Amino acid sequence: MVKVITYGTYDMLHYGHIRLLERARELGDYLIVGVTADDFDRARGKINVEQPLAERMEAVRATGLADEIIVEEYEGQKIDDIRRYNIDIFTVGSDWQGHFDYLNEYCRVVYLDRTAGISSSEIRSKRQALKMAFVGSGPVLDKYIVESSFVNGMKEAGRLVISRVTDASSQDYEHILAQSDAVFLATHPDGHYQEIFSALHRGVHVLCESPIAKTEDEARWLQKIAQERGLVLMDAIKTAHAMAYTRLLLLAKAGTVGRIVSVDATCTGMSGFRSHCTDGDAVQGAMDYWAPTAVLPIVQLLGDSFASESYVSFTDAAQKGVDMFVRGSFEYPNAVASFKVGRTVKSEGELIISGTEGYIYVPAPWWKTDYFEVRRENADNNRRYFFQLDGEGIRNQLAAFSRAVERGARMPGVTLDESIAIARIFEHFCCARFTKTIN
Ligand code: C2G
Repeated sequence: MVKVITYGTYDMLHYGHIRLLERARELGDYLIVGVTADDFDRARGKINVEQPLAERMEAVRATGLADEIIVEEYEGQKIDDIRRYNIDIFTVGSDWQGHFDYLNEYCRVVYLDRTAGISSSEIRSKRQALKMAFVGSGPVLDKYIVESSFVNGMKEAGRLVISRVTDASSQDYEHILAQSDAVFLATHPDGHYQEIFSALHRGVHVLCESPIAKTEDEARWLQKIAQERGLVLMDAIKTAHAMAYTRLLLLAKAGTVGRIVSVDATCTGMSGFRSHCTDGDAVQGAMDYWAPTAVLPIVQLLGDSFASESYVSFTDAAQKGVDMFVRGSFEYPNAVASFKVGRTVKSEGELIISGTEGYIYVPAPWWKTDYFEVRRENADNNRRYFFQLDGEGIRNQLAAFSRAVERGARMPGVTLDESIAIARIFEHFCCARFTKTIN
């Protein structure tokens, strides 16, 4: 009996896939199809896959062409499979020509002609062409524009480089909204409320650098308008979409380090601050620039029902009193949390989640990491985790936004409650009752 194996994602199964499977089957007597696991696809940079593994496997099964279906989970698995299943022929489409020649050592390798004129990417792009405008300033705007080119179906509808929409630029802003389905805002947080309000009013979906507003009421109001109009309004925090971060969150929630007692996050950076200082309105202090990221693990792990909160803010008189370093502390009924953010003060940018059975340590810069450790009293029980980080999480953020628009549903990332909690923290930070200011 000649055993044949082939692999693929088989997203939105189409004619090209079916033809490949038919010919693969004809090469032998028994066909095994390896369908890629969601994580494996993400790790190899396929971020636009629409269907989850179970659906993709079911689609392959329904063709009736596979005698056996397996899951492809890790790099190098093909060699393992070929040995384990006694495979005679490995086959794949000619788009992989030459790529799998190394398997000749284990079995015969056959490249079958790829079917021209059809692909999953094309089907996805056609379905969800999303005209996206980019408004804002600084390196973050450029990074989002670059990363958007990796997201199927996202097309740039225009860009407006301004630090904030003012009376002088409002016509340009309205003009760009008129030709877009969605807008990404990397403007100064003080202008977000007005800018988002205008966009929603025009029926435009919004992805906005967090915070979406600086008071709880404003954030609630914007979310309400978005919901009523069936529009997506998302906080953009790239870290929320970085694989290592999402995984450590799940591990922590699943009790890997026992009951969580403390979450402590530090984010600092020197870049961008001085260069913006000629334009007073454009200056973003430590809070504006970093707090949404720094408080993210706190509100995502411990929630927003803290019994008390306090902040200490060091301001820079030479920069119109902008905060250059802030420490925030939260007390929960059973836990505590703290964050430190700095714009012209440097510290170790680590994240530590302390629990009753160990702690999770994410080294600097934790907000764009591909690595973390679970550490225990007995170091033999420590575990290290590595995950692929594509585009600092921005690529996944844009793909999640695009899917949310298409499906009319909120996607993983920052929830409504977390978005509102972030706005409330900003509101309280501005209030003398919670904040001590040191000049
Ligand atoms: N295919 C084809 N013609 C098309 C599209 C795809 O013949 N128009 C083939 C591919 O060459 C592949 C199979 O269909 O052999 C599955 O394609 P994908 O789902 O795109 O999977 P792919 O990313 O090519 O994964 O380990 C994974 C494999 O290496 C292949």
